[in-house]
Amino acid sequence: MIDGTIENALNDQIEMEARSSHFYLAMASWAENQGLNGTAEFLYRHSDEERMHMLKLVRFVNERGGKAVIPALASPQNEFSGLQSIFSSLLEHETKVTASINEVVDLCLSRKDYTTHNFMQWYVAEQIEEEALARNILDKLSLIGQDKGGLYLFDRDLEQLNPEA
Ligand code: OFO
Repeated sequence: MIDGTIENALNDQIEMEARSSHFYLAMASWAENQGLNGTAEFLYRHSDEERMHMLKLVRFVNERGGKAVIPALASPQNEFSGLQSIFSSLLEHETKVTASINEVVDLCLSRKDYTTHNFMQWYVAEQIEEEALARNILDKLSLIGQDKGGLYLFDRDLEQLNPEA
């Protein structure tokens, strides 16, 4: 049976992953409306990945005898000033997600819940990838600057980029 404090922390994490999915969906939709189809594809996939992260937690909490709580979600930011703003917000959001995952890991150690600790290691590794990917994209964007040809190629390349890679 899962410890109540850990169960609450995992439910908070479920909400965070759901918010990530929602946020990236809003970004994807914005990009699609701007004709940035490659970026939109990448962000739609990213949103799906976040839903999968949420689902993995839901099932784990239930399997361990806890009760997963499906959260209500507020409408996320829907307007963006450009790609730089999208990916800076994404990186900022992922940094918060990493901090929250680290807190869950910390709690698992203090409550001696090694099963959940082990489960959370997948998220720890995933956050390293996600932050690195967002930084990489931002580096590319600052190299491109206002160059239209560069932005065209950036958008095209993003269509092939896997957020899970
Ligand atoms: Fe779930 O990794 Fe991003 O938030």
